[in-house]
Amino acid sequence: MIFTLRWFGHEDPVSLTALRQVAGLDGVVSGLPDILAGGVWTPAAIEARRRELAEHGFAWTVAESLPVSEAIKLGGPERDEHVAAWCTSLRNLAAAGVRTVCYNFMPVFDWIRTDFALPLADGSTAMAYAHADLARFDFSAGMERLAAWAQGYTGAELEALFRRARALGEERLFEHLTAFLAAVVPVAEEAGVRLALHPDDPPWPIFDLPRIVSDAAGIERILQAVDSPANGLTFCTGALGAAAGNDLPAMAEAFAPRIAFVHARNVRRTGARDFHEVAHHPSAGDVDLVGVLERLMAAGVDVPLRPDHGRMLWGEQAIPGYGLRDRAIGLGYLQGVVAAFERSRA
Ligand code: CS2
Ligand code: MN
Repeated sequence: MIFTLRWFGHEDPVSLTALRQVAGLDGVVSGLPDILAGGVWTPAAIEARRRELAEHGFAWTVAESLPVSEAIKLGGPERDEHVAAWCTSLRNLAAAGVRTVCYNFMPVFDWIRTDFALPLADGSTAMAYAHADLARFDFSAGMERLAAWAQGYTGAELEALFRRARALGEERLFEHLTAFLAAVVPVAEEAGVRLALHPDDPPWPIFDLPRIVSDAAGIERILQAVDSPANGLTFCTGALGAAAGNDLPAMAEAFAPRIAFVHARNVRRTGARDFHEVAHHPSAGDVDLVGVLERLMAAGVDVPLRPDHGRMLWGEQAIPGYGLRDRAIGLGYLQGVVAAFERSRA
């Protein structure tokens, strides 16, 4: 496994100097959030980020996320132009040595939570999701961009997007995804890039918006639709693990050849559609991270892996989910599990 941590660039209160103190880090996951969906990641912008990381001794291992515009997801007049821009960005990333590209295909919203700092019994805080609390969102004033989201929206924009996305439905969203993949996967193949589709987070419909990357059947269908190793998956154990019906070790084994990137995260399920995030340690939650890593290692999966969201510990202030403390502890745990498997198989 290639051990990485995510860094958000100038918006991130965690510095690269701080990341440097984490042992056994093979590279960094980063993106260019200033470039809106539909825009091109130019060689100059990529080079600036690459150089910044290199100055701290880091490789830029994964681009996360290269945003897919709503025109591509929902179908809009700028679709072809945006797909062409996405392909140009892929080629530019490959030329700079970034060969794993994470993206998602959730309409309108990327990941969502209903509480960004739920106090846990141990005195830390974590992000939480309670399905019933979605009703409390008032979109009339719009929605600010959450960390890692491609953008925020005004109330009017949201209303229009909601209308379009709800009218679209799952089947046509799937058609839009396969049309997108048919266009970008050959470019990825040629450039030597693996695409890594992030699952829906949470893995069920929210606000009556269609979602199609939530379970084994949906993922299988997408991987089959364009059957190439370049059409890969981000195996996010936290996103998928929020649904009790997802058997993560079985999914890790089934999709191993197509897993291009791993997000390791643990959640505690508190209801059918309720959960909060917890430490990576198995005692803390419901995700069988050891089982997942065991299957991945047995299948010879050797791809970038990063600890995903963690708790906020000891008063740390950071982007929700992305404090360094719990992620660094989680990384150490994951490194230990992987090292033990490697040793036992040697
Ligand atoms: C989230 C997202 O689960 C996660 O990693 O923090 O930001 C995720 O990276 C994006 O949805 C991927 O496109
Ligand atoms: Mn994730």
